[in-house]
Amino acid sequence: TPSSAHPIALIGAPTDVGAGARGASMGPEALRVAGIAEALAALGLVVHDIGNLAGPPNPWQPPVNGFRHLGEVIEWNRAVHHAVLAQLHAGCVPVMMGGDHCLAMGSISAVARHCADRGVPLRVLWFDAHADFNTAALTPSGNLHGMPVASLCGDGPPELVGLGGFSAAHPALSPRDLRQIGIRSVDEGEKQLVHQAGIDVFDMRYIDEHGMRATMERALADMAPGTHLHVSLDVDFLDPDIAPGVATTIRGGPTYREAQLCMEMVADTGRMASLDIVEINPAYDTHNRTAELAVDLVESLFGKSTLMRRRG
Ligand code: 4U7
Ligand code: MN
Ligand code: MN
Ligand code: MN
Repeated sequence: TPSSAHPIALIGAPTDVGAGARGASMGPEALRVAGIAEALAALGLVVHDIGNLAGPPNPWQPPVNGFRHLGEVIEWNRAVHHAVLAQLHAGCVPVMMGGDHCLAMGSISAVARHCADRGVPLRVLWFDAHADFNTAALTPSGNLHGMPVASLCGDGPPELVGLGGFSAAHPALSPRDLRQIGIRSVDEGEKQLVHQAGIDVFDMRYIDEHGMRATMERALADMAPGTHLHVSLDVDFLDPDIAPGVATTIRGGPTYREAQLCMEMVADTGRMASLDIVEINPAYDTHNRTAELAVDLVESLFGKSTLMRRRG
């Protein structure tokens, strides 16, 4: 399977320039302290921690023309794009440790470039409390971590839409290839855009009504043979009772067991070939609980299970 045969490359992207609070820049180190590399190695996987990428500091400025820190966000995403693409070229499974969720523009555009160049189908699972489909005109905050999905789908500043040689006419991501799971906070204008784009959103009401198993079966259904499965895990997906180390907590998220089931079902596909872990904010956490939880979930994503399981 893609995730067990290939070495894993941990890529730290310590930034909070896309967020409305400081501290997500400490996320990569929190994951290392929680033992992410050791946990994956204990599963028998080869793990390379390539360290942290470099980028501009957070200037802590107000939004300009609807975007906060646009120049810094562009620089960080260029760095992430190149690092993720290089690891994919090297045959590794890139694990991008954020940092705030604006970095998904760099990572997913790299995955999309890699897939497009090889004719490989792509499926993106977006685990988040938020749809992250804001634009400069609609955003209530100007924070770019609320805009990566719109930008990847072609609606955003040209420098970000253009990462990897994509464009508004030929964007990195088609809404058809995207599934959003756990959504429970969408801004008023954003709702309209999510609807227009036709994104398949499994919001918390859907999960309440159908259960996590049926939700994940649907989110993972109809993958063409050879699909590259990318997981973008914003830890505010999780209920704040279990994951307090996030600046943008929204109550009513999945429980520990529901989240584990999600990740185990992703692992069962054998198709996950790249991963983002974003928005861990140690400044809001206690005893590194949220990073430790994220490491538990990452172990499951890479195939840790309680018992030996029969295939099929
Ligand atoms: B995250 C928000 F207004 N929608 O755009 C915005 F509620 O990556 C939050 O999902 C965005 O954590 C949250 O600022 C971005 C807000
Ligand atoms: Mn997000
Ligand atoms: Mn979120
Ligand atoms: Mn957040």
